[in-house]
Amino acid sequence: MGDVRMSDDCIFCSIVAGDIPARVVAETDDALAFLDANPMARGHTLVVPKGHHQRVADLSREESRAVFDLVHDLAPAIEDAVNADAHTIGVNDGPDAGQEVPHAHVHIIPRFERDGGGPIHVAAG
Ligand code: D5M
Repeated sequence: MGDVRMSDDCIFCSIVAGDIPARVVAETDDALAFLDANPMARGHTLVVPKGHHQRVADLSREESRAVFDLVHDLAPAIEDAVNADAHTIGVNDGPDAGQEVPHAHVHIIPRFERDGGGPIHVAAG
């Protein structure tokens, strides 16, 4: 990983830096995946760019590709790991969309046939 833009008061930057613990699922040069601390389903995972950017459109093409490549590779692996039937993949992109942590992140939320398959809102709370 080269020079990475960090924010001192960002919880996800602290996870990327290893300063606070997280259950890391996968890591690449530019992206990190870890379990959501407030999961909506078993295996609920967040994929973040290592650099600090609030919105998806703030990411460089390289960072965007790194995040979505990891989502692409992890989603089926998580589905297998928790024996899910599908997954909801979502981004709360901006506070008015329910984004609570101002460091861009993609939710991968395993879904199960028994949960009814309806839409879910990826904002916590
Ligand atoms: O979702 C932010 C998500 O971030 C929410 O589902 C809880 C999760 N979260 C918050 N703090 C942590 C830590 N420390 N580890 C793991 N997960 C965390 P949003 O889309 O911003 O509403």
